Amino acid sequence: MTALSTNQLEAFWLPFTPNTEFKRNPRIITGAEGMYYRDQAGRKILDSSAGLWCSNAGHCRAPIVKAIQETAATLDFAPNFQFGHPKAFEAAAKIAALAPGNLNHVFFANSGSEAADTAVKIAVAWHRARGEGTRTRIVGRERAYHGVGMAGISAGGIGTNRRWFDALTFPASHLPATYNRAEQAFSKGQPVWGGHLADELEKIITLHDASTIAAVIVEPMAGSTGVLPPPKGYLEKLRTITEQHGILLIFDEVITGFGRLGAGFAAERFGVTPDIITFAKGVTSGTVPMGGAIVDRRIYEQFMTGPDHAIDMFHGYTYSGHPLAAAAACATIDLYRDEGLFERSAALEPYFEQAVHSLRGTPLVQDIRNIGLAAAIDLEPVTGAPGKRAFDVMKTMFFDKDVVIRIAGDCVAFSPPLIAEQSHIDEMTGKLAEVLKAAA
Ligand code: PXG
Repeated sequence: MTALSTNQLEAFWLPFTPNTEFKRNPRIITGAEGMYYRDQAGRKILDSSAGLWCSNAGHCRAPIVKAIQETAATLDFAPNFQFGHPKAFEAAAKIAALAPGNLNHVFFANSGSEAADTAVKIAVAWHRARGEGTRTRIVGRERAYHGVGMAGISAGGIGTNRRWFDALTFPASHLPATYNRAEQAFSKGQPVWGGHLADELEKIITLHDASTIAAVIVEPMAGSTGVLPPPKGYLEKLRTITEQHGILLIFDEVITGFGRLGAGFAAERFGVTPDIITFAKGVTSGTVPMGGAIVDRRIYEQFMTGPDHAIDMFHGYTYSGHPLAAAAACATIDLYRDEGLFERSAALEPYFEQAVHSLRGTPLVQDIRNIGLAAAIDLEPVTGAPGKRAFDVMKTMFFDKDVVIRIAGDCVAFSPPLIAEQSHIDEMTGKLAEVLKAAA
């Protein structure tokens, strides 16, 4: 394959990317297999981030590829408005089977952003259907990422993603972020300090009154902002307070679902069952866009009381439960089961933890956090140029060390596919150490 010319790069406005710089020196990926990408020169590049936290089964896995290919040739599309096709039902059942408690109904969307929008709409509609239509406020959290849709910019807590769009947001309050470097630096797994931060929800309830609050939405582990595992006791406390006040609890498991934390969902790992779980990414191992919301039975049943001819929920997407995505989800979930990948993720966690924490003391490293197969390394910023340090490290890792890493601000995140071997972990951490030493 010949290299793309500058002209060919022009039309595509890349998301979350500085386009001008990218097009001057593009990082183009042309193939993928297992733990590796390939570029147009045939160079093998280690994927340390499972795509964008999604390729949990590794790349181009044969059973998933086959399922997608066969479905594309036999049922390219079928509507799920007023009709249905078998794979969507099968996928919903497989997803629901992984979810805890009575979370056994799945509403399909196509991304994590749509999943978050879907979950908050269901929450508000559910209260309305029960005769509590004043419950419309959503509580999110500082530093949260729920995508870039309505819920993502309103309940999300990443300033750069929402500050220009305030006029487009719905009423939301924000819990404080759970991170405090002075108290938690270099914690392994769940930090001991910070469980009390869930009590801030009581203050929000006092200010706005529970009768105006529909739901609390949190990532059980904040991923995108740089891997913030929940402090011990924090999620449990959120569950207790929401239950006391009739507020729904939504876990955004777009990153934490499908084995990232060594279980089907983080809800299972932490032993806390929310009312709604949102998912995307790992559900198809990143192969075909799919997202959705898994809801508690009592929420679903509330909508099932109307006359036979009347739609129960005025929400949905053309591609909700698309045949290719549904087939990919079924094959992916079967593969996770057949290869024991969630168990593998749990078994690899101690090695991964030790490997990432071995970077402590390396030049430029300010903090390290980890849980499951997710870790983040905060780097010392370049004075006056926030984000530049990690950006330069990412480029060096790609061009000189043959490793794709994911960055957020001046933080490097590792979230390898669950098929990773110890040698892959050593390679990503070892090469990062080399780059940091050279950059210091
Ligand atoms: N919720 C969570 C918790 C996410 O992490 C979304 C919702 C939105 O998903 P979509 O499919 O609409 O992008 C996400 C997405 C990164 C990174 O490197 C993280 C995400 C996406 C891209 C990059 O941190 N998370």
